Amino acid sequence: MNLEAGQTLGEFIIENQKDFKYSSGELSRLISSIKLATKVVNHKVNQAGLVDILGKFGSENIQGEEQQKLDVFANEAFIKTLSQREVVCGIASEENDDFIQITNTVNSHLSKYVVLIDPLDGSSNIDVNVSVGTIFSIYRRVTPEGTPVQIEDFLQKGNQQVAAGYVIYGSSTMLIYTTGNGVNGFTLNPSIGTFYLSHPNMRIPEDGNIYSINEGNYAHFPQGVKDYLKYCQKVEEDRPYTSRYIGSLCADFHRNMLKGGIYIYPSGSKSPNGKLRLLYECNPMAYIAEQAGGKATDGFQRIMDIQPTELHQRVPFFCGSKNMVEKAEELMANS
Ligand code: P6P
Repeated sequence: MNLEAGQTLGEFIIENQKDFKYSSGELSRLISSIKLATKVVNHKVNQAGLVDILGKFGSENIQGEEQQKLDVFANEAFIKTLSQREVVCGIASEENDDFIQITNTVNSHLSKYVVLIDPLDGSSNIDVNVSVGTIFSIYRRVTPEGTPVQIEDFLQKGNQQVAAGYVIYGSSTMLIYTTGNGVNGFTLNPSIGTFYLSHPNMRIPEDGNIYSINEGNYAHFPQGVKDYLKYCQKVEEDRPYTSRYIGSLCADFHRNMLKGGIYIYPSGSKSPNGKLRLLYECNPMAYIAEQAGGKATDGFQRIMDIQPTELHQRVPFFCGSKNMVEKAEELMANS
């Protein structure tokens, strides 16, 4: 496919702005700002082996995780880019303990959107040259416009999302997002810095034969997850399943989007609520999965119906092909 002949992301954003009633173009500008920040991060990710941004930054984030230099860079790139364009009034990031008031410009506080972001997911993989990603979630604020944002603006259920997306910095850099009218994927042509529509109207196959889970934690899995793995591995019934776990959510999720599959990060004795964060990992990925015909639950309930209580709260995460998630839910319910 000759990408240059395709529609650019910029053209697509403008063309689809009409999908929003009373659209002031603010959401379009917000998504364009994310596009710009993605290119800045992509440039650095591609240099990671060459310049001194590998390795640890020497600090820890609220998760108690060693901050890699590149995830600090990515966090700053997204926050700076979004803050200077009067497109958001608040940002919450995996890398920041608390949410950030955006007051950089005279009218920032008048913006009606907040963004929640995992600026560089899978960053522990950076030093071994494995794909990493960015995940973002966009809401309309619920507190009065023009006033400082409050925690309530961020603790909204996933079913209130206005838009969500992820970027995968892999063999090619892709930006995939939804605004509630299906899912579309754009591939970056790095030589001219333009994203082109390469995967229009993405649909996740209802069935798949790939399961993604860290089986090193098997001993700590709930019985329902153990039962699901046994179901996938049943030899006598010649199940054609295969295990693929990259250790980078965006990469595992993206492969499952294209080929069908299920990604599971369950609760366990080491992590009673699982590892993934509801607000800026599970909710955006759940929105995309559902918009593409897939499912996302915590093993029992729809991810996007969970009422958040904390900015960095974790939830168990089962996401991917509809029939695979439903089979896992069935075994979770029976255990
Ligand atoms: P584990 C990366 O830190 C991440 O949040 C996801 O991208 C990835 O799927 C998961 O954690 C890997 O976690 O415990 O299997 O190393």
